[in-house]
Amino acid sequence: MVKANILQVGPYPEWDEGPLNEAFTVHRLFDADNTAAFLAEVGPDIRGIATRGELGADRALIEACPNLEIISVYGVGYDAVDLAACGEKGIHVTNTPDVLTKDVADLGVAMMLAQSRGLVGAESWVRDGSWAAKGLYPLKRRVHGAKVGVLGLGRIGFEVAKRLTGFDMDIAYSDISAKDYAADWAYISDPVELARHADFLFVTLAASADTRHIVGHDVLEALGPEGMVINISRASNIDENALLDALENGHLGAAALDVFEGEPALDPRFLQLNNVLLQPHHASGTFETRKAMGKLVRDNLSAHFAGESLLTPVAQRQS
Ligand code: 8YV
Repeated sequence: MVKANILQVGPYPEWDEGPLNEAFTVHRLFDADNTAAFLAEVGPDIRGIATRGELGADRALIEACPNLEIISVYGVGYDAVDLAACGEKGIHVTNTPDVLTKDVADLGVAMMLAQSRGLVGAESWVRDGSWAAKGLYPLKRRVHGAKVGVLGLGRIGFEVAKRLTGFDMDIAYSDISAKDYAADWAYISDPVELARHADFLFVTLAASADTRHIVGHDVLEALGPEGMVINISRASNIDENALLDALENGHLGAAALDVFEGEPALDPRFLQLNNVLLQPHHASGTFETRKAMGKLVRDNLSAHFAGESLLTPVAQRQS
């Protein structure tokens, strides 16, 4: 059988490269010295794109591949894929939900605990001799019994909330509507009211144009000088300038962030702050999950080219 030509937008772990090359004729965009010339040459042959959540596929890339049929995203977030362009051209989009949910929730909870109890600073306290020289580490804030707001009670938000009930935390959430699977948790529809209620605000929303900067000045002020925001979704869900201002002027207590505007570069203002925990967008970064994500990317492509149903299609709006 003739292998379909696919365009690979960014690198995958080495265990994915072999199976991908076996199943498809792979054209590696990220290896090209001149991407425009590369796309002009291979674009017309491309029937599938394999990309990553944060890399996506913009309209220019989609239009450089006039015979494109499917975009398979390694990640649950597909906000970097131009869905309007896909809708217009009848291009299928798939992502990798479910397989990463629990790892992302685990890391979010770990970030809350680490930041609240000062784990990173405490480790340095031991290593740099401060413990012996200065004595006991400064006291930190308790987590159990505190109020949590979960902004977006989808799959990941639900798993975060479920874990935090084990820490005897008081859970409230915000979403488009109250969820029947969350009867034990308080529903507060307005994000500002949710933040006012909460000590810890988890941002677990699927990002879209509608959710851009949903956590802005008002939400951060409502969370307040004792509050903490934890973002394991997308940077665009938070107004980063408002966040930096609030952290710098003490209107917000702390932040724990896995995602940044323009990552992997980040605003240097973050590096001056000692009330923020910085993580390199690795909430799904375990061997087990990344292997499952890679397999799902390939399985969706294979299903499409075999004329079978897609395993995890993204519901698309027509523009
Ligand atoms: C990345 C993610 O895809 O699931 C998502 O939406 O952003 C991540 O899992 C991952 O960092 C691999 O690039």
